[in-house]
Amino acid sequence: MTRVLTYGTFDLFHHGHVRLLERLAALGDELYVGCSTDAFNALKGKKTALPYRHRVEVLEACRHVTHVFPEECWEQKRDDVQRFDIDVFGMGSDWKGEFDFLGDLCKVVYLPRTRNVSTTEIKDMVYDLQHELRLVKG
Ligand code: C2G
Repeated sequence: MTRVLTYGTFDLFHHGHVRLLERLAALGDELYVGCSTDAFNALKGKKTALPYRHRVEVLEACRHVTHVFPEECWEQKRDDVQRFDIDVFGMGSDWKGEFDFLGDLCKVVYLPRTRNVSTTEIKDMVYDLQHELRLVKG
């Protein structure tokens, strides 16, 4: 049984997230996902559109994901790798090198990000659409 682990906010779930989870799931039999809590995102300086409970609900509905659990701090990764008996830790390439310290516990991989999509870009598009609608409505 090969277990894969990743972490993220996964706000406004999009195809970049799906493609990462799909490629990570293909590396093993089970994919464990640490979803950043609202409190941890505040620590990361990230304001999310959707609360933790809804971001977890979406992740749990994703067919590539086996188990979702809270990511509450930067420091929990080593414990999580050991308690879940993880074989592969993976993140998107924007995190390249950041988690090599886990290399003594498991294989660490960084997969190419999906280009031209991000939660920030989606938020900006919605904002621009709202602005245009206001101009049309007058
Ligand atoms: N991602 C991707 N392609 C995109 C956007 C995101 O492959 N177009 C990947 C990121 O590289 C990351 C994962 O999707 O591996 C989740 O991205 P975020 O929700 O933005 O996660 P982040 O806020 O980076 O939190 O401890 C690690 C942090 O919790 C990661």
